Amino acid sequence: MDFKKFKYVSLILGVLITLLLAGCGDKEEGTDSESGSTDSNGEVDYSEAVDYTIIGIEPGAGISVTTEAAIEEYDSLQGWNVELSSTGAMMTELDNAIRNEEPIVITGWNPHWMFAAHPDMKYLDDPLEIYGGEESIHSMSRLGFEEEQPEAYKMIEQFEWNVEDMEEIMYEAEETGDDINQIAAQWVEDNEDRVSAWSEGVEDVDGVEVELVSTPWDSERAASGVLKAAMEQKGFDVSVTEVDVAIVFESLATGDADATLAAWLPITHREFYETYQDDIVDMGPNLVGAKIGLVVPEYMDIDSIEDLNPNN
Ligand code: PBE
Repeated sequence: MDFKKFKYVSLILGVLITLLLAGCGDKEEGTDSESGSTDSNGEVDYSEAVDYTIIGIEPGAGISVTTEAAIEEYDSLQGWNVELSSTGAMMTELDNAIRNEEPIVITGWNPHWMFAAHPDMKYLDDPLEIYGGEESIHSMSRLGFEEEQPEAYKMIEQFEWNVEDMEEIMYEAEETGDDINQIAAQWVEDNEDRVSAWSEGVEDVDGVEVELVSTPWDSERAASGVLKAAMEQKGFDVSVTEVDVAIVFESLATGDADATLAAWLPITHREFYETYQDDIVDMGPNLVGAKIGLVVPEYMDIDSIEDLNPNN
């Protein structure tokens, strides 16, 4: 073989080897599909598929604040962001994702009808306990409310129910599209035995005004609607005003509102509560066994927040 020929053959060989390697390389990089690319083990990279984005709710919600903290604290969530808009928008994105079996990470909670609508969902484990374990929903009042309106205070303090009660009302409102306050009032009529425990020892009054302050979620609408109906049976005149979480706490601290049934503790509303706790009376839980966290469809093959990948 003369030198020229050798050079020519090695050139061809070199090109061929380069092409071959490039071909193999392509295969190893995996395929981009709608459900995300796969890594070298053939596992779906859900984090990339969801564009390192958690689908959240209203910016003022406790769970939104908590999710910002989770992104700060978890190595696996570095470079992630949370898309904040509204509960309705999140539910629409969830419906679409589940219909198409696409990955999605949402901020989820109980009590809510999201698990009734989509039972095939799970909370991701939260080893750093950023979202805490079990949450309770507390009733709180302004300072002086107990002394000034002891009957109203007593009835609010005795109000307690459970996750199933609240979800029953929320789910019916979602299914029928009827006004949740009407459904709550009907629940009070249908559950006299439960309601009578809340008014035990409370004397009837004649139009005593009570200003409840609440948040714009169906869980809180259900609670306020139920207690309003029960208190009106005793002769109270109850108004319910929906405001941002921060304003719930502020208006109790300033005395602009009498009480709320909407304080999620110890985690969800911790920041708001800690700001105002010296000027607010914590009346204790009206519901135990609530929960918040990151939620994904069952078909996503991950169990923990730490199974997600940072956006490097
Ligand atoms: N939530 C429902 C609210 C409280 C009620 C969990 C969305 C939140 O502040 O996050």
